[in-house]
Amino acid sequence: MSSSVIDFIATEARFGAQNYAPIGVVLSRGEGVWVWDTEGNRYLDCLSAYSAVSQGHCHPKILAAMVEQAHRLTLTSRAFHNDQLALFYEEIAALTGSHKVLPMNSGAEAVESAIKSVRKWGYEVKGVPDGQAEIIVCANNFHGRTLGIVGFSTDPETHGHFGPFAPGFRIIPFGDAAALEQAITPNTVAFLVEPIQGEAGVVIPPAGYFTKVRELCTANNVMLVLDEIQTGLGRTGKLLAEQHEGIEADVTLLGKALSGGFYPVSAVLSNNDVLGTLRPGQHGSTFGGNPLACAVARAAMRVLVEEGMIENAARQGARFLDGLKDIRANTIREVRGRGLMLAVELHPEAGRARRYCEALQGKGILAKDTHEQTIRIAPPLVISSDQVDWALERLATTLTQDFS
Ligand code: IF1
Repeated sequence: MSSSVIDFIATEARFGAQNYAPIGVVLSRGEGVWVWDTEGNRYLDCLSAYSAVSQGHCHPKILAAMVEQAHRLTLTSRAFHNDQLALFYEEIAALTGSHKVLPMNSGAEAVESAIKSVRKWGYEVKGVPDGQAEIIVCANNFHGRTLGIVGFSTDPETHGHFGPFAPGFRIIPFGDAAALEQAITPNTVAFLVEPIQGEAGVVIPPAGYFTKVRELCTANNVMLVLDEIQTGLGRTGKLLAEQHEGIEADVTLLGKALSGGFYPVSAVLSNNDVLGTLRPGQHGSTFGGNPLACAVARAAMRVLVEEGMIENAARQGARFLDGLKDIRANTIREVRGRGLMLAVELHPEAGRARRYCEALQGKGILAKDTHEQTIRIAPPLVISSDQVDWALERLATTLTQDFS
């Protein structure tokens, strides 16, 4: 394949909205942990499309399920039943131990759907006066890009000049259970939070935080809504990140890896009557729960379990983290991670993380910077020990360079 026919980057710049600043590589093929650019150069994918391609690129079993289903039936709308939705419900409920499922498409839609559902639950079950429902969220959250969601973002890049926004959200610091206790009022319907903050730079809360959060939510009849869109489905070395503290959310949000990167599939899962408050006509989506999405998601969940990807994420994540900790480079301020959700935070004097990501590209590794100083590392969960070591060697040589 050649890029001589069309200059992909220049053409994107000419016609596209400039809402991204991608690293200068044009990808045309992927397999497992590897992707190839149009020149035929190979890279180890250490972003996995923000954890959506956890099962590895173009997983053959997910591909087969998608192609098979695409030949039969792709979309019916929810005006009619289809023969995949029930099976998807059954399998995702069995996998996660949830009772009810609401299928959507993007992660942001799952978050919006959860917000609508917990508000409705607040009015109809908890007895909050109409229009008074409050939802508590955390500073430095990332839950998506819709107006409802960016309205409670604390990042000026994310919400700047997009207002006015919907009221009803209260922002507290992440990892601070006392702040949650103080913020809860009789009108609080939910606490919406990421188990580990992704965009904020892989921020892991103090041990015991979620145990206390669970207690506070239960004591105050507040729904604990965990956004596991990025942390869920094995990324942190457990099926759900909540399992690291042995707690259960009332509402769990999944997306990204729910399709293994083939298709946008998300879901709201609930362990109680939150989703039960939705009646016919009150919420929906043309594509949500379509047979193609369901068939893809069923295969994506099946390979995750059958091929031991969750256990592998725990094992290789520990190896990767240990290896990162062993790198002696004065550019590194801190390394952190859980499972294969890892980050290297650089010292401010080391220069911008973006430069290191560009240098890594030259060594055959694709990673993404966040917030100037942090390199995020999140390879597909199928990565092997040899591949982890291969990545660590290149990270070590790159991190000992100085780009300040
Ligand atoms: C972009 C970050 C990752 C998410 C959580 C919901 C959503 C996301 C916890 C929305 C999406 C993405 C979107 C992507 C960048 C990315 C991201 F850097 F912004 F933080 F993954 F780390 N909840 N995260 O992380 O899901 O609607 O996108 O399907 O380019 O905006 P979506």
